[in-house]
Amino acid sequence: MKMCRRKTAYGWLAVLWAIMLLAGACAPRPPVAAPVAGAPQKWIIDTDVAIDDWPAIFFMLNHPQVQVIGISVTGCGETRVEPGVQNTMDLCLLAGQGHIPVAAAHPEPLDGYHIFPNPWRIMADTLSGIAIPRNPAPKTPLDALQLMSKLLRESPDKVNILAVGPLTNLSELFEKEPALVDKVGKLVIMGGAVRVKGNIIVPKFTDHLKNEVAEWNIFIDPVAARKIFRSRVPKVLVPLDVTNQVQVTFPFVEAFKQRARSPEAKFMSQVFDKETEFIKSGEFYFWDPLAAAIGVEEHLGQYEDLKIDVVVKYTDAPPLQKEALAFSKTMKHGGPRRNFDYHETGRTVVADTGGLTRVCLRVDGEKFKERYMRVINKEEKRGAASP
Ligand SMILES: [Ca+2]
Repeated sequence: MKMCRRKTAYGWLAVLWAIMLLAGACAPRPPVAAPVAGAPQKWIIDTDVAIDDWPAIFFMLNHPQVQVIGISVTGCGETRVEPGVQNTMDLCLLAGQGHIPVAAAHPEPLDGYHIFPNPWRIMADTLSGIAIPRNPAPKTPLDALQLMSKLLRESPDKVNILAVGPLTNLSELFEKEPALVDKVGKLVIMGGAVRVKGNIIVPKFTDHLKNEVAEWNIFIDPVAARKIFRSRVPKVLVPLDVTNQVQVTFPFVEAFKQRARSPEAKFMSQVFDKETEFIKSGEFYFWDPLAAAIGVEEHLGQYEDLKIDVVVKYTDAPPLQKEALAFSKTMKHGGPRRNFDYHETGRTVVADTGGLTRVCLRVDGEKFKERYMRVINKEEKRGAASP
């Protein structure tokens, strides 16, 4: 309506234009209206609630241009289903948004025997051993798929989705209800390694694995990831190529702790203090917080439009990860669960079989870190424009 009023100031021609616009406004409208520029955008977060998901969730909850309407937990990622839901509800309460609905699904990937190492899962399930107030709100009776379906169906506007875990929930959702793809503004995915090596082999944890090309989120459920990349949902990918440019370093942590004012920033300061060995290892990056920041503030990154696909190959050889042998032997949709080849499954490749994806390959790391600290400390009033 504001746009109509401004246009009438340009004279009779503009009046005629305004009448045409008004007539257009009275005509049948498509079911999805574009979001109003400057208004907070609606987001759903699909997360596996690990150490880098926590600060990503805080970034989204505290960003003045974001309204988080629900959070979906992937139970086959780093966290397990039950602690994942409660911890996420508690993190929301810490950020003053304990009302946000949180639901989980999928304790197992769609196929294969890939699983995160148990020490990492314990770290995720226990929030690195840091106690925060428990959110007493009742849990939603919906599972993650039902929750996302309801939120997308009921929103008059398009909804963006930040996916910072294995893509199991989302692939199932869009397979069950393909029309929901039309309600998605964009799906921002942290995952994959396009022109750099993968991150599956980590000294002292996963030396026995043989895959040098995959990234963990895609590796855990490559079948789900392949379905998402081949789908028509609008995708922005934040792969290791760009997350490798934002390492968590001791100088950054010192600056972060000095500036920490909000409960969320103080919590993350405690996490950094607990995880000094992780920081010292040089293996700790801002994977998920960078995906959150790129999702909301696209100007931080540089992009290429590429067709991305995921390699899925099978083997008759036994699984390498013994913890995953407890997975159901029959897949949810029937058929025997099979093992993936050791070397290449989960690799993200540029191929014509893939789906068009906006791939972020470069970021101004210092600018990202400054934006991150401002947002998590709530230094911007809600509703104010981002600089
Ligand atoms: Ca994650």
